[in-house]
Amino acid sequence: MVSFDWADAFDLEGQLNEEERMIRDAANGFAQSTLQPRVIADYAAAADAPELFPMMGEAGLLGVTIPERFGGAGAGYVAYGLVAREIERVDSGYRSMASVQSSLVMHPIHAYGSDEQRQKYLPGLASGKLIGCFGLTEPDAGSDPGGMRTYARKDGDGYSLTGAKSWISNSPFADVFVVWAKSEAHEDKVRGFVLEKGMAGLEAPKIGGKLSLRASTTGMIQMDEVKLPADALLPNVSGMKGPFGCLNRARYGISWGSMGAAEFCYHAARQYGLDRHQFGVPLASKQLYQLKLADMVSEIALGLQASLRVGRLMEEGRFAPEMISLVKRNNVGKALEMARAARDMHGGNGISEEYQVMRHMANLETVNTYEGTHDVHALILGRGITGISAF
Ligand code: TGC
Ligand code: FAD
Repeated sequence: MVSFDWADAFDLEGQLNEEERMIRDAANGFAQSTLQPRVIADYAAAADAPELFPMMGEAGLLGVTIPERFGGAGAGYVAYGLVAREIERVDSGYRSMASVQSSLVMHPIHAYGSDEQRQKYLPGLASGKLIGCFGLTEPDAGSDPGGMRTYARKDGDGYSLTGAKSWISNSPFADVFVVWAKSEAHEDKVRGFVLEKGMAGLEAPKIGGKLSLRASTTGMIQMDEVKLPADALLPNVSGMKGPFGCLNRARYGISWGSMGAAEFCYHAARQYGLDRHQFGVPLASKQLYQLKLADMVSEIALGLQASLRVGRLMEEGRFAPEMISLVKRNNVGKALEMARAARDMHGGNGISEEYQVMRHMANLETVNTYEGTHDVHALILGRGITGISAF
C-alpha cells in the first residue's frame, strides 16, 4: 500500500519515461518562470505577444513530435501532451499559440508538404523565428468547414486565392499561413496552401473585444486574389482529411492542456480552503467543500489517464479519431465545470484577476468551442456508436 497523493492520484509520474519527464520539467520551468509572471497583465491588456514564440522555441516546446532534422524534438505524443498541460496550467491562450504552431502548422507541412517546403519552413517554425497560423474556419463555415467558400482559381502555373477565414489564432502577426481552400485545378477538392506574410492581397486584421482567451491574439485572414506559385500547394493530401488530420493532433493536445488548467483550479481551491477560515474553522473542513475537491481529483485523475492512453495509442499508430473526440470533449467539459466550481469556492475573491481561477474559467469557454464544439464531438461519437451521421 502507498499513501494517497492528492496531486497525482493515479501515479501518472510513474507511467512516464525519463525523456517525457525531462520534457515535462523543461515545459514546467519555462511556463512558471516566463509565462506565469506576465499572464495577468497580458490577459488584462489583451496583449499581442509574438516575442513568446522564439522563447518557446528556445525552450524546445515547438514541434515536439517533429523529427530533430527539421528542428523538432523528435519525441512522442505523450511528451507533446505534457507540454500542453504545463503551458495551459498557466493559460489556455499561451497553449493555443503553441499548439497552433506545432499541430496545425508544423504538422501539415511535415506530413503533407514537399521536402523543399519542410526545409524552408520547419526549422524557422521550430525555433519560433517564424510564426504560423491555420485558416480553416470562415464567417459562414465553422462546425461545417466543408462548407467553406475560399477558392483557389487556376492562374498560369499557380493559383489565385480569394476568400476570408475568421477566428484565426496568431494570424495578425503570422509569417506563415496554412490555408485550406477548394481548388479549381483539383476538381474543387479541398487543398492546403502555404501563404507568406506580405503577399499582395493578403491581410490579417485582429479581432478585438474578446472576453475569453485574451492572452492569445486572434484575427481574420482576408485574401483578395492572392497570387500563389505552384509550389505553395501542399502536394501530399487532398480533401477534408487534410485539415482533420491536423485537428486530431491539436484536439489531443487540448485534452491534456485542459487538465493543466483544471489542476491549477483544483490546487488553488484546495489551498484557499485550507487558508480561509469561516465560522471559526477552515473552509476545507466542511463537507460540501471537500465534496467539490473530491469531484475535482476524480475527474483530473480519470482525464489524465484517458489522455495518456490515447497518447500511447497514437504513438503505436492505433488510434481512432473518435477516441480523440472523447478525450477532447470530456476533459474540456469537465475542466470548465471544475473552473466554475473553483471560482465559486473562492467566494468574492474568485472574481479577482489575482486568484486566476476566473481567467481559466473564461478561457475554457473558448476551449470548449474551438477545435470542434462540445456538441459536435458528441455527434462524432454518436456517429461512431450508431453508424448514423446526425450533424
Ligand atoms: P466527413 O464526411 O466525416 O469526412 C470528410 C473526410 O475527412 C475524413 N475525416 C477525417 N480524417 C482524419 N481525421 C479525422 N478526425 C477525420 N474526420 C473525417 C473522412 O474520412 C473523409 O475522408 P474522405 O477521404 O472519405 O473524403 O466530414 P464532414 O464534412 O461531414 O465533417 C463533419 C465533422 C463535424 C466531423 C467536421 O466537420 C468537424 O470536425 N467539425 C468541427 C470543425 C472544427 O473542429 N474546426 C476547428 C478549426 S481549427 C481551430 O479551432 C483551432 S483553435 C486554436 C487552438 O487549437 O488552440
Ligand atoms: P457554429 O458552428 O455556428 O456553432 C454554434 C452552435 O451551434 C454551437 O453550440 C454548436 O455546437 C452548434 N451546432 C453546430 N452544428 C450543429 C449540429 N449539426 N447539431 C447541433 N448543434 C450544432 N479556427 C481556425 O480555423 N483556426 C484557428 O486558429 C482558430 N482559432 C480560434 C480561436 C478562438 C479564440 C476561437 C473562439 C475560435 C477559433 N477558431 C479557429 C474557430 C473555431 O474552430 C470555431 O469557432 C468552432 O469550430 C465553432 O464554429 P462556429 O464558431 O462557427 O460555431
